[in-house]
Amino acid sequence: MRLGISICALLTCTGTTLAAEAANVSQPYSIWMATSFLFKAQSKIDRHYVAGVLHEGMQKAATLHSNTTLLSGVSTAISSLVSSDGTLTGWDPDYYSLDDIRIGNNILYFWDSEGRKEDKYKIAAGHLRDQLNRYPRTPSGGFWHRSPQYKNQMWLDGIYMAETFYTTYTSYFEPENTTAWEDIALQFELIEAHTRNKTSGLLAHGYDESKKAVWADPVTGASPHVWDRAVGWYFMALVEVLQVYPKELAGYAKLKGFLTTLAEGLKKAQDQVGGWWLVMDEPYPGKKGNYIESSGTAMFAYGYLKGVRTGLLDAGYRDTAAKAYDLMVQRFVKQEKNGTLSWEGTVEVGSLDKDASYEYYIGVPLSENDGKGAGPFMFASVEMEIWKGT
Ligand SMILES: *[C@@H]1O[C@H](CO)[C@@H](O)[C@H](O)[C@H]1NC(C)=O
Ligand SMILES: *[C@@H]1O[C@H](CO)[C@@H](O)[C@H](O)[C@H]1NC(C)=O
Ligand SMILES: *[C@@H]1O[C@H](CO)[C@@H](O)[C@H](O)[C@H]1NC(C)=O
Ligand SMILES: *[C@@H]1O[C@H](CO)[C@@H](O)[C@H](O)[C@H]1NC(C)=O
Ligand SMILES: CC(=O)N[C@H]1CO[C@H](CO)[C@@H](O)[C@@H]1O
Repeated sequence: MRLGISICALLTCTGTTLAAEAANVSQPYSIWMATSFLFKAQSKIDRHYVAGVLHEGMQKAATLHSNTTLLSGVSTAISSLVSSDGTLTGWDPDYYSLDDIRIGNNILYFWDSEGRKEDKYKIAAGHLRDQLNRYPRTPSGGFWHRSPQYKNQMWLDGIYMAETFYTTYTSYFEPENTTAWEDIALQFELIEAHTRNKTSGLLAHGYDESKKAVWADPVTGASPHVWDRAVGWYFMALVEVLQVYPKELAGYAKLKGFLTTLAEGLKKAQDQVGGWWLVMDEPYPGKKGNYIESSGTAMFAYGYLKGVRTGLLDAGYRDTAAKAYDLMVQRFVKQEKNGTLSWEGTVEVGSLDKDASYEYYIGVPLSENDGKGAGPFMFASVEMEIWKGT
C-alpha cells in the first residue's frame, strides 16, 4: 500500500522500521495486520466481543483481498465456537451481558456468506436472539448493560454489541417485524436522550435510569465523561445499523440524525494531530495524563470512511478520516524486526463499575496488540484500501 511509503518518507523512520517497510511495502495494511495477528496468541478465538471484532477485521481484510487462506482460517475459528446442534460452546442462556451478543455478527456473517447452508449457525444465532426477548430492561425498555452488575444502566458500548446483531438478525429472519425494528431504534433513542451533550454533540459513556450509581447525574442519570472508545462503538453502531435498517420506518431518519450530529461533534473534537483524546469532554483534551488513544481513533476513522462510502455522510469527512489514518500508521502501527506488525496505544478497559472519574479513565494502562484497537484498524484499513483502490 502506497501510504506506507509516504509516511515513512515524511518521518524519521528507525532502521528497524525502514527494513521491514522496504521489503513489505506492497502489502495492504489490512492484510498485513490480519496475518500478523494470525501468528500471535491474540488470534485465539473465544465467544468474547474482542475476539469477535478481531476476527471480523481479519474477515474483512481477507474478503477484500480475496485471500482464501485467511478467510478459511477465520471461518474455521468461528465454526469451532458452535457445535453441530447449534450450541455455543460454554454459553449460559441465563447470563445476560450485551458484550456476549456481539459474536452473533460473526456467526451470521458465515451463515450468509457460505450460502445459508449451515443450520448450526442459524440455530446459534436464534439462541442469542431469543435471549433478547427475555433480557432484563430498564423501566423505559433499554437493555441493561449486564445483569445483575449494571442493573438499569445503558452504556454506549452495549449499543454496538447488541444492536448490530439484533439488526442483522431481524433483516435476515424477521424483516416484517416492526416491533423489533422499533425496539432497535428505542435503544438508540434512550441513550441519546440521556447521554447526548447538545452543545458538543458528544455522548457520555452511559447512564443509570435509576440514578443510583455513584457517578449518575441527578437529572439525566448520565456518567460524567465522554470516553473515546465508548463513542467509537456507538459511531460504528450507527453506521452498521443504518446499512440495513428499513428506510421507510421512522427510526431510520432518527438514527441518521443521530449519526449526522455525532459526525459533526467528532470532527470538532479531533485533535490537530489527527487522533482523538481518551477523555474527550472539555476541558480535558490536552490535560495532564490524557492522551490520544488508538482504538477510538481507529473506530472514528472507520465510521467516517464507511459512512461516506455508503452515502450516509458527506464526502468531506474522508479528509478527517485520512488524517486519523496517517496518524495511526505513524504512531500506533509498529513494524517488528521479523516483518510482522504490532498495534499499540489501546487502553485496556473503561468501565462504569468504579467512580467514572477523569482520574479513573487516565489511570487504566495501555495494552499492546489489543484486538479492540487492531480489529477496528483493520476495518479502517479495508475502507482506505477500497477508497484508494489498493
Ligand atoms: C494470505 O493470508 C495468509 C495467512 O492466512 C498469508 O500468509 C498470506 O501472505 C496472504 N496472502 C496474500 C497474497 O496476502
Ligand atoms: C418481533 O420482535 C419482538 C421484539 O423483539 C419480539 O418480542 C417478537 O417475538 C418478534 N416476533 C416474531 C414473530 O418473531
Ligand atoms: C456539554 O459540552 C459543553 C461544550 O464542551 C460543555 O461546556 C458542557 O459542560 C457540557 N455539559 C455537560 C453536562 O457535560
Ligand atoms: C515477530 O515478532 C514479534 C515481536 O517480537 C513476535 O510477537 C511475533 O511472535 C513474531 N512473529 C513471528 C512469526 O515470528
Ligand atoms: C525485511 C523484512 O522484514 N521482511 C519481512 C516481510 O514480511 C514477511 C512476512 O509478512 C517476513 O517474513 C519478512 O521477514
